[in-house]
Amino acid sequence: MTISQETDYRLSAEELARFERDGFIGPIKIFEPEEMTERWKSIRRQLPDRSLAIYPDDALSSGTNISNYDRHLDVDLLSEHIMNRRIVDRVASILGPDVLCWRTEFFPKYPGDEGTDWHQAATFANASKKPQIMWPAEDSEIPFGGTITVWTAFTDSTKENGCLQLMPGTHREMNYDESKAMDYDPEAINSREKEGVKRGFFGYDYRQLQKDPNWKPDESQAFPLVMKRGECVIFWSTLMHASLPHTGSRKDYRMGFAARYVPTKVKIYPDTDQVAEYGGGITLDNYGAVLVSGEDTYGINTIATYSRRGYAFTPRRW
Ligand SMILES: O=C(O)CCC(=O)C(=O)O
Ligand SMILES: [Fe+2]
Repeated sequence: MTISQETDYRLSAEELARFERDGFIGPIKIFEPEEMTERWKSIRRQLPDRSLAIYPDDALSSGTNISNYDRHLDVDLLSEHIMNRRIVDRVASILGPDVLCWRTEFFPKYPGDEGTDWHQAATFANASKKPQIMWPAEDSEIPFGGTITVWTAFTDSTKENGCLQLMPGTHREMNYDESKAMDYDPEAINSREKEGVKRGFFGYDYRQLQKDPNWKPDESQAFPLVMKRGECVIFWSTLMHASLPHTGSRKDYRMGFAARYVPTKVKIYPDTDQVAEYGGGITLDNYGAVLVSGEDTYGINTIATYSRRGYAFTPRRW
């Protein structure tokens, strides 16, 4: 098949209108279930080898999420995943042609795990206390920032094993203020109920960021997003989202892989060369965002470029 004959996966005008209204679109099939199983098997085998990972092993000892950030920079199948045309074409039809992937994260739920708190993220200062992305001040189409997250189910995602929950159409108004602070307490993990549901935010309580401490998420607007392995959902990080606790069988686990995208005009990690959150810390010495589509004419971010010997980094130009 030549390039010109390949399918174009951009969202149609109707899909874009729906995305703008709802703040998400999906599930969308990226891989057949059998192919996803094979890919995840291979990725899972490679993850323990951190010799080329951009964050050192000691980020592992503390912190839950932070240790599995950005493995697309050292695991080939994950770099291929973030550049998959079925994903990137769709993201570019939302954000414009020039797109960076600035973060990936694994989101596992094992038997007995609590669900993820309801939350919205605009700057991602929520846990680190420093904004991690900053849109240009004059940008009027996006009033308060956010990123496009593409969350792919690497294993089947069910109501029993902790699938995502979404509240359609809630992406235009922030119920949370990420400049407030949350207290980190690993003891709180798996120990709290909120409105009768076991939930938490990886050692934080997202309710601490509520603009109105007396407000409660309107659960009647929520629906569980069940996904087959190999399917993804594309959503604004400012959409109200959460996940259910894993109440299912002891053999089953849920594995989500989130890739986060912004246009090249967004400044990533402004005025920061380290990130401390979830009880762990990383330095950004080897960090680079990946240009997955178009070109970078802004030059405000460190870009990772692939070479046979690994990633080489262009110097910062600000
Ligand atoms: O998978 C989860 O439970 C939460 C995912 C999430 O919050 C995100 O991808 O932004
Ligand atoms: Fe989130």
